[in-house]
Amino acid sequence: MAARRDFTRESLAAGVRAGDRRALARAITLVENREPLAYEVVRDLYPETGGAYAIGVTGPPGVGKSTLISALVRHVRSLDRSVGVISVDPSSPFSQGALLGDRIRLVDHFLDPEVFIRSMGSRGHLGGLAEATLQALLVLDAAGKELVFLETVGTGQGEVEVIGIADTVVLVLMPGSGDSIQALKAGIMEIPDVIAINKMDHPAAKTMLNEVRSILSLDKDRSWKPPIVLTEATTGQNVPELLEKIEAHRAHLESEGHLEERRRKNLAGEVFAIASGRAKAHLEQVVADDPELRRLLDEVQRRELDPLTAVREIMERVFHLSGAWVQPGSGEQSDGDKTDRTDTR
Ligand SMILES: Nc1nc2c(ncn2[C@@H]2O[C@H](COP(=O)(O)OP(=O)(O)OP(=O)(O)O)[C@@H](O)[C@H]2O)c(=O)[nH]1
Ligand SMILES: [Mg+2]
Repeated sequence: MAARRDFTRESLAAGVRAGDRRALARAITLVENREPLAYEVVRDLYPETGGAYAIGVTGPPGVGKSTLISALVRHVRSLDRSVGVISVDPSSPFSQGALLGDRIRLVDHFLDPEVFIRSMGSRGHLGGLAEATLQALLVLDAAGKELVFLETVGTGQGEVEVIGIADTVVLVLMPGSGDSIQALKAGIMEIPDVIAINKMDHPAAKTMLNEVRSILSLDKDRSWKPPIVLTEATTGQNVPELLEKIEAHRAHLESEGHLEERRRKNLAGEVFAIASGRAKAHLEQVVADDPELRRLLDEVQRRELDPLTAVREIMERVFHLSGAWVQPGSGEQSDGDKTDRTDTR
């Protein structure tokens, strides 16, 4: 790694600002490796960010998210707008494009200098994918990308951290993705801002449309009714309509001052999520390295020490929370910001 031609903090920030591909690629690699230089560069660039509009694209495996993003990118480029794509695959240990051409169907855009595409796996993300995704998004934002798509697989809660930073969330379904329908119905899955039912060439597409419609109709109080678009990503059919719906959601957020509010909540949620992730990693590390703390756990197992007393001792030792020790139940505020996002949608 040391053998690479080195960017300085200044030259890397300047390169990112200029949208230089090599600088972008380097900055995101540094972000993935959690190098101090990445942290410094993002810190320098942060005041200039906020111009990009982030679109989260989520949905079950294989529904056509990548193909759809590829079609959206093609359309967005025909409108002469710049675009970035971050494809996050928590199940994959690979990153840095190792999956490109295989699972990520975005290869046709590689030669376009206004399109920057990056895939991220779980490799090396000690602080979690949420952190790497946020930092990479900020880099693309500072590079002047107008739109940034964030792809992540998911049907329930797990992907929330990754797309929790998106301004608009698009859920992609395909005929037959019944689990997601159930999750939506049961309220396990948050209602997205826009729904794409992809593979509309499939005979069951209309049935799926009706099912989704009936689920959404149960929820009448929203100020934004999530539109449903049937798409065929492989041919690009209805892709312009999908972008229109995304833009309509953006206009809705902007017109009522909700975009700022949503971004405030999203950023607060990211900060808490990343801080929690780090606290957890720290806790695990300290317990692993400290025989005394491990002994506590043994005592719990032998019923010599009750679990909450062990918690209390761990908190005191690891986080030095002795004076500020709070009883369980008084801390429910901590993740409220993260989950309570529905009112801005
Ligand atoms: N018939 C049909 N096939 C499609 C359509 N869109 C995508 N596919 C195919 O579905 C398969 C999966 O597409 P991807 O774009 O890789 O799906 P994905 O959701 O990104 O998949 P993961 O990232 O692996 O979760 C590919 O073989 C696509 O060619 C469509 O509109 N119609
Ligand atoms: Mg994909």
